[in-house]
Amino acid sequence: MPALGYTYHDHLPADFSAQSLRDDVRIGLTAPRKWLPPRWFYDKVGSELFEDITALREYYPTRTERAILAESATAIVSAAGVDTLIELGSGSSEKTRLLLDAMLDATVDQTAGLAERRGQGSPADPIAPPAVRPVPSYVALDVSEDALRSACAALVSSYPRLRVGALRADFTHHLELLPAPAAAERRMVAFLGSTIGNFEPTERATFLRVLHAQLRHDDHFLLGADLVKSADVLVPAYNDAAGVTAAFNLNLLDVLNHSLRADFDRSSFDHVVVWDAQQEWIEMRLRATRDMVVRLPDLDLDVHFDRGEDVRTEISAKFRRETLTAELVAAGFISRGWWTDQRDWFSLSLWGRRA
Ligand code: AVJ
Repeated sequence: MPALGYTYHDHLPADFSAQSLRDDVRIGLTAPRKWLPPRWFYDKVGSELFEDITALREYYPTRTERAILAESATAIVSAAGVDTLIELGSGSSEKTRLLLDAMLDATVDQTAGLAERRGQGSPADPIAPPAVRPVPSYVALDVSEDALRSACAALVSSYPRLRVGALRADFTHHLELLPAPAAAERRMVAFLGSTIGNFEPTERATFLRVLHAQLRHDDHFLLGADLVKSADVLVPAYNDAAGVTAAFNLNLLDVLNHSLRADFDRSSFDHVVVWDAQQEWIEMRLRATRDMVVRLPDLDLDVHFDRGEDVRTEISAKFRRETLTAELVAAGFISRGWWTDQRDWFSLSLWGRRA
């Protein structure tokens, strides 16, 4: 056991962030309709702002998902039969604890059951040796070393019976790096928080197919997905009265200023939120409030903005049970369970491989 109490593997090159940020910004800001990928929101300030968002009155997804987990983690874990929980985009691993508690409770029960049965067997009539389950394990996968290290250190001290591993990787490119399962090990890959909503439909289909190809017969996929609901609820969740989401969105410009020596003027952009009822997704945008030229010397690029021009910074797709199920079935999955809250605002769904 390493001194840290968890294993750490880094699959990203040292300059991964710098290089892919440069590529993304060049592609997005030279496109006819400007856009930037949401993954770059999460520097230190952005991650803190996101944590603040999750506590906002208007932002219902985090607390709703947590409530579903609090209610149903035991049912989910027993439907899947989990030895190893692998979490994609684990961040703070905070909600994960509800799943880990259920996993560890299940293994305690199993050991207690075996002891009882063993006690009943007479030496002349030996019962079958107990099937030894693998050690309960958790693997966190994230691009942020800071997030991985602080989440894993905290889990190690809370869960002495749990084997903990951190994997620094990008779930849009490195799903094939998931640790290979031991012989009888049953894995559950969790993708929580409706992060799947950040994908466009074609990216989502690719992600699901690649993930499906990584899973073995007994493995499961647990998906947290936000559901379609009234725009009166959706829009304020991304445009809160206190302006925290606006600060989160505008922080993206600071990220570019710090990492690429750009000279964006934050005060010349407005935070804009649109519910696209056709696509059924929320769009966050930054709208230029004047004509301007922004210099990005690290890219050797000048970007022109017209007054009123938008940069799309995030899509957050909302789902319906039937269409989400159709997408997972198309990728090869079979439904193993669907859990929701009383208002049907958020879903946790469990998927297996078709036999
Ligand atoms: C982390 C992608 C699920 O889309 O709701 C929150 C990010 N953006 N407020 C979401 C976010 C603005 C969040 N996800």
